[in-house]
Amino acid sequence: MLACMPDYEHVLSTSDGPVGIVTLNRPRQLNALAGPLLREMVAALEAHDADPGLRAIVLTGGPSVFAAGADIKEMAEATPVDMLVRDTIGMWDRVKKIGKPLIAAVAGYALGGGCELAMLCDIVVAAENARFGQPEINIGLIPGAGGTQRLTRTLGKALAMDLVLTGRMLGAEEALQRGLVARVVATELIVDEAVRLGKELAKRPPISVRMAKESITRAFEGRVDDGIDLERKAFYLLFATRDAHEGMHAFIDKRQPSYEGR
Ligand code: DAK
Repeated sequence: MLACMPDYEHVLSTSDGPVGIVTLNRPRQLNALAGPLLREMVAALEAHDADPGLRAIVLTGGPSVFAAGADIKEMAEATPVDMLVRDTIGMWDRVKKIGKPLIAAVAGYALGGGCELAMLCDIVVAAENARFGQPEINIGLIPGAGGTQRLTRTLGKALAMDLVLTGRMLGAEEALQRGLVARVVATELIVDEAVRLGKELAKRPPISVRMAKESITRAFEGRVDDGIDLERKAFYLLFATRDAHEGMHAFIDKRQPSYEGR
């Protein structure tokens, strides 16, 4: 039985028994992670985290698309300083602070910031149609929300280089074999299966679950933060290049970019 929560414009917030569910809901833009959507997503996740009746949270985009990355239209005119002063980093950091187990239920594209958001969750359940990738290179950028760090730790250097430098995508089965996702399920069951997993976790002792989550996160993230600092600054710096603006405008104008190395 799904219970409905307060209305947001860009996300749906519901619950099913002890499991909170946050659904990204900007389907025509493939759930591109614009500022207003990110703000609502974080508010909805934090509300579930604070709800004593809930023991796990599912973050999903439904059976068609998880998220095609940050909103390129929002970034196309940005300078490095614009990117630095926007509050997006704070929002990503708030996702990291969610205490309850966070399950990403990923169907369709999880690209750029979408892939990074999935990697920020504790367990990724993928639909058979899921496609993961960091295609920022195609628009003159690099991953800016942990992609170069978490992807490399998860997949190893060879495959991470391949994905980040070419922008190619990984299907669900390869993602499973390489440890990016924990389970692959039928596409139409993606949310049901993630909620079922959430209900399994809800039967476990909550404090043990929290401690285990914290410990595994520490093992994984250890010194990732240093790398993330470097990645973030490189990402911002790229907004000073003509190529980044050319890449983003070419995407918006639906044409091939022409890069000059400036
Ligand atoms: N941003 C804005 N709009 C997007 C979008 C995006 N990322 N992805 C898709 N859309 C929009 C398209 O513009 C199109 O809108 P209309 O033209 O209809 O108005 C609509 O969604 C449908 O997209 P397509 O027509 O392109 O659909 P296709 O099936 O042909 O192609 C695609 C699907 C996913 C292959 C393609 O849309 C695509 O390549 N999308 C861009 C993927 C991408 O490059 N993602 C990375 C973006 S950069 C940070 C936090 C986050 C980030 C960085 C830093 N900090 C906290 C520091 C993240 C950066 C990124 O993610």
